[in-house]
Amino acid sequence: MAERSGACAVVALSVRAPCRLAAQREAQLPPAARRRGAARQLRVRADAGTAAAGDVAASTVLRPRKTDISDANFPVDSEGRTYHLGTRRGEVANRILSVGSEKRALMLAEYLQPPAPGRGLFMLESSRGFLTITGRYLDVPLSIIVTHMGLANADFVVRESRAVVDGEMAFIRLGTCGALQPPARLGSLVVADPGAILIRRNPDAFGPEGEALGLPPYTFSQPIPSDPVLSLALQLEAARLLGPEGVCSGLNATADSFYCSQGRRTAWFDDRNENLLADLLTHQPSTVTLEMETAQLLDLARCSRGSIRASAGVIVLADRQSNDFLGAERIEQLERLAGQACLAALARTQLEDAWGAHNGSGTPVWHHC
Ligand code: R1P
Repeated sequence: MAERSGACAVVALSVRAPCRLAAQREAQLPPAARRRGAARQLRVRADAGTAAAGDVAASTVLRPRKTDISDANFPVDSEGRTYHLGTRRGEVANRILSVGSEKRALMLAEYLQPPAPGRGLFMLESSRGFLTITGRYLDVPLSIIVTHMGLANADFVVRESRAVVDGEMAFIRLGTCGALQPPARLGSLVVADPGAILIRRNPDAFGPEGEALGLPPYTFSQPIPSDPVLSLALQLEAARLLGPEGVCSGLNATADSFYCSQGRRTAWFDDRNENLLADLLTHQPSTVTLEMETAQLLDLARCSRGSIRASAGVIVLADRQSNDFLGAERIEQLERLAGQACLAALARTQLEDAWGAHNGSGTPVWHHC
């Protein structure tokens, strides 16, 4: 049942699962419970707009309608909502878990406690498809944000969340990746410690002038550091949940394309990337993983005037040497365990935020519209 509250469409959904499963946080769910959880989450999508209101533990998905925008430099609407994420002050926590897909976000939201007893989780989906879920983990306010894929989306999530949160922030990205070499191996979680480099396709190299000058078709940045405290916290929590053999650390490479800039080859395009992976390992021999967002997150954190700590953990789905790919069931198991490790690392990281110790006695960082 949909109702109106201000400029938000409020859609009540039957999602008791997040609240009931919150009691099992930090525990690996048995396979049957995981399957039930997945089915329930799929129903959440299917039932959107039709489920009955009044469910004590119901969560809501707010879908704010865009109102007039002011400030072309940093657009916000008349409610103070950002242009792409659609959130405003009070709806996003200082600790953010950034994930690539809605499925991953809803799965990990099962481990969050609601903001207050009897309430659902705060959920808001923007017109651009960014889903923000705010609740508590280990009693600490925390948001999970669906970042989708690529540098530009990571930029939206970090900048627009930063704009509506006071105090210091911590971001962890939980993503998936390809492995280039040990210690990264199929099924391991690799923490981006010491950080990430950025691989960019260079369009100038593909024009006649660039060809005449012999410009390189791809460029590699220097390493961008992750936050050492957050990275260590993530490694410790991951070792606890995945076992020490299930987690390692190393330099990540973030590419501006899934295809050409990661050395994937197709006949349709002149990508000149035959030597890309070899060149990458010549440039940075310790690179172990390839994905598409981490360097952007770390670059923004480095440039945040000390206001953002950031790190990332990526699950190895693909082995770029052997061409092997991880099975779907194992991927979900790892997402759940690594996700809980990320949530715990965020919750246990001390921040200089505006709400003190988040022990439940302070002002909540969100309010339902
Ligand atoms: C490509 O398939 C996507 O998967 C990886 C890449 O970084 C890219 O976003 O991460 P996620 O699983 O977090 O999306």
